[in-house]
Amino acid sequence: MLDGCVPWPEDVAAKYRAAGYWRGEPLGMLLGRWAEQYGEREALVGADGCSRVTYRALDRWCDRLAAGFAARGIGAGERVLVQLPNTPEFVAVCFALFRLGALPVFALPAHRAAEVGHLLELSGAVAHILPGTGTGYDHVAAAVEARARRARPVQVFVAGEAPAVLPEGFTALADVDGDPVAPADVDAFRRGVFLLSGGTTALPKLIPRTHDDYAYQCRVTAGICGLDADSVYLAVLPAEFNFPFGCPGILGTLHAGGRVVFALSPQPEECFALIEREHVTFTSVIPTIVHLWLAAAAQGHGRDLGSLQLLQVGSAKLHEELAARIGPELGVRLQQVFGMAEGLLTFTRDDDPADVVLRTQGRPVSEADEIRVADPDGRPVPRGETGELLTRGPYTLRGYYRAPEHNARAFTEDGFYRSGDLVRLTADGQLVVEGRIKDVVIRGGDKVSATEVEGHLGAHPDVQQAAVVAMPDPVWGEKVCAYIVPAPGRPAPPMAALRRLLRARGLADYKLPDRVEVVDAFPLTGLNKVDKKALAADIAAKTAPTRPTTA
Ligand code: OOB
Repeated sequence: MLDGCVPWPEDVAAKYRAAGYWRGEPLGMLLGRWAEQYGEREALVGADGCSRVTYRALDRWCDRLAAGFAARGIGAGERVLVQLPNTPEFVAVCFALFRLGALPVFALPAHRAAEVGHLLELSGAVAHILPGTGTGYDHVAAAVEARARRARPVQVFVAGEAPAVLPEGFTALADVDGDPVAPADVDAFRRGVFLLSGGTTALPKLIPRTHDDYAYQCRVTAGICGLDADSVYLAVLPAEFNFPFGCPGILGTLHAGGRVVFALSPQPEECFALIEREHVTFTSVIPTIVHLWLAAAAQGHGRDLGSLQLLQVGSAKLHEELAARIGPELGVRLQQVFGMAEGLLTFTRDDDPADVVLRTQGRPVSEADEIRVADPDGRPVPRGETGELLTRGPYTLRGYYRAPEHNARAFTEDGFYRSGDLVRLTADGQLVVEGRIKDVVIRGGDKVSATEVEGHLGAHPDVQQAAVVAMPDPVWGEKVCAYIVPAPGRPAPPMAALRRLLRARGLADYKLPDRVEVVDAFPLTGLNKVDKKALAADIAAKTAPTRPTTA
């Protein structure tokens, strides 16, 4: 067991094995099996349509990459930060690492120095795989700069178009190659991959997922979505995100022998063209992308989307009015998905009545998922009432990586994860998300930790205190609003200055405030804490659409 991980109790693990949820098959081995089964069928297609990789070729590619990594000292138990755009290389890298028993630690391409530095530190990664040129941000230059400051330099591998001359300690991923070596003996009960948490604390935490639990999640969700060798998945959201990676997404599609097509942006021009060209049958998106696609559909885009059967929508609340437009206007079946990188997934099903699909977030994907809806004291509330969602099950973590203090708060004694989401269960057991208690802004599908942004805002000399709250937005669902109390006698810094500061401090763009409100003092709760509910209500009232008054 990797130090810093919390195992499932042995009796529970035995139960999950006996029930066939955990099959003892490491992810790297599964690719070998898929290659045998699906051989010359296409597995991966790049957005440009030129890079097309069959199952057999992917299997060989991973073997050679794994050998190349091994030759550079990357071995079992080692962590590697993977920060790649949606390309076939991303999948090859993951499986090469799985085969070595090394663990990919996922970062988003949108992450900058602050997040990357933190993830390298926390994970103890020995290497960082990042994108080359052409992504709109110079990850290589940023890594050079970070390397000079870091006490423990890591090997850097540059994917895609690498600059002609690479700095010392940097290797083009294309040069990582070697004759296949015997695969490592990987225990499927062990951690296989680290996913990123949505961030309730100031800095993201790492979610250790085992080979067994992740393989089960992909299998069970692929089954619910009815995937088979004719399924074609469009990976629109960043592939490092749990939703596209394995719900069922990329891995679920490979398990079924289907084809994964990568999109580099969620823009309808690109995605609709890919759907038409590749006869995409399903994809997964966030509500913000639904808005974009509906607007494009209303304008007439001239693309044939007839192959698209299933649209999974999740990661942020999908409002009923928007949900109701998906079928008629895009001609696809909607599936609502509620999920978290920590584990639990709930889906609406193919044969659910329209009411359930439009108004609920569905029910758990596994019969072994346990759900408790609890009051603030942790006691179950009566069915139908709203409370905090607690959960445990065969693919839900028992603890974050290297976070004992946080784990003591985030998990109950009997191993339930406290999600921070407010939900209720309908009479027939469907989950409805009603809100949340965790201090997170869900901007589109990106999770922004209020505490993290507040900490950085407080670094401005003219800011005495900052409080970050969610601001309702018709397209993004929520945006980031920062309330500021200026330092005594100082002018409030303008929003542009605050955004510049946060960027300079290495924060990803999606976390920067979309609006700044300046106040003399914050409202306080009875316990003398900043009353964020009052601030959220204030900004909601200020930004509410004004309704025309009738005479
Ligand atoms: C997904 O994963 P994360 O880890 O980025 O974020 C999890 C949180 C949940 O705790 C909840 O607050 C929110 O995102 N959320 C939703 C939702 N789905 C997720 N809130 C309202 N309605 C929904 N349908 O976001 C994620 C992971 C796997 C599949 C889908 C989403």
